[in-house]
Amino acid sequence: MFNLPYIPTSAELVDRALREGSREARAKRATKGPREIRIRKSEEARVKVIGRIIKAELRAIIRNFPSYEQLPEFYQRLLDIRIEKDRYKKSLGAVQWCINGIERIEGEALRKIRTSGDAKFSREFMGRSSSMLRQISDELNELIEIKETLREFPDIEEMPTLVIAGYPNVGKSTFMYNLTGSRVKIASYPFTTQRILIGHREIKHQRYQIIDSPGLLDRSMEKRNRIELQAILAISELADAILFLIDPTQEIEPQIHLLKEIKKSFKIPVTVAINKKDIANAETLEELRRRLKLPSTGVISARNRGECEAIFEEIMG
Ligand SMILES: Nc1nc2c(ncn2[C@@H]2O[C@H](COP(=O)(O)OP(=O)(O)O)[C@@H](O)[C@H]2O)c(=O)[nH]1
Ligand SMILES: [Mg+2]
Repeated sequence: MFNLPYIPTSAELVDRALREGSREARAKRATKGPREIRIRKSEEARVKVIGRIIKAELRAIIRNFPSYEQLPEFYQRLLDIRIEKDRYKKSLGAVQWCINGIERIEGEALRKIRTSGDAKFSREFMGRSSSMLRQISDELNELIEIKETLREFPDIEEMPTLVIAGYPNVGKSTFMYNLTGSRVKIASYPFTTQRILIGHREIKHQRYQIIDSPGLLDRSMEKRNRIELQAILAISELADAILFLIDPTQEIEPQIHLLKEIKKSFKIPVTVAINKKDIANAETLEELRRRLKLPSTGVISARNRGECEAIFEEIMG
């Protein structure tokens, strides 16, 4: 999903910049001409190379890192689970601070070297630039962690999305399979053991995303830990609609309880369908349908592809 640059630690970056700087300085010093001029040219070159390497690396980080605001809501919420958003902004801000600082002290050092020809100013520059990089070392480490986190993110696209919820064994996977065929991807939420199944369906040139999250939207909210709750929050940012499946052959009340919780937790439309009409008792079905105030199309069999498609089009169309 995210193509992020390699992020060096501050020690790595200092080492590389100083090494390249002294290579360049040695090369310039080995040329012919008066000693004073060679020293001046060589120290100028050192400062320029060090400045160029540090600024290029840091600018690549800023350029290639999505800003928090650029991230889709779903990813913002997932990132919030691991990292406070202020810290993300602060880290990128610190990198920018360092770029500006290096630019300033580089200019100063070059002016002093040009007028005095004294190598002490390039040593001073090396000391100050290393120290600036050391000052952002926590922030660089933080960005390395953020990068790892972003890399683990499930590959979710921005398109109309239906999320399937309901107790275990009510037929969510069957519904998903019949609607999307076998093209279901499996991805993990970072930092939870939960996984999400992502399928796609195209209707009239519009692609839709269908998501089933086993273990997340199939049990009561009460015993949830913070990470699970936030993963649920992330889903709520992603979903345009929820299909809640009820299995009339299982105990009904816990399912209704979960339905209420899901309606409460998500601020998006929830459509209810009663599944397994092929095996459920006709009276039970009818009684439940009335209780839930569903139209007759709200009673389906997920094994019947046409009925899956019909209810899907009704919800998303
Ligand atoms: N008879 C019947 N069985 C179904 C129907 N939908 C699902 N099942 C079965 O119910 C069981 C659980 O379905 P599954 O899709 O895995 O449920 P999930 O846990 O909600 O994903 C499986 O054995 C399915 O074959 C249906 O409409 N009719
Ligand atoms: Mg399933």
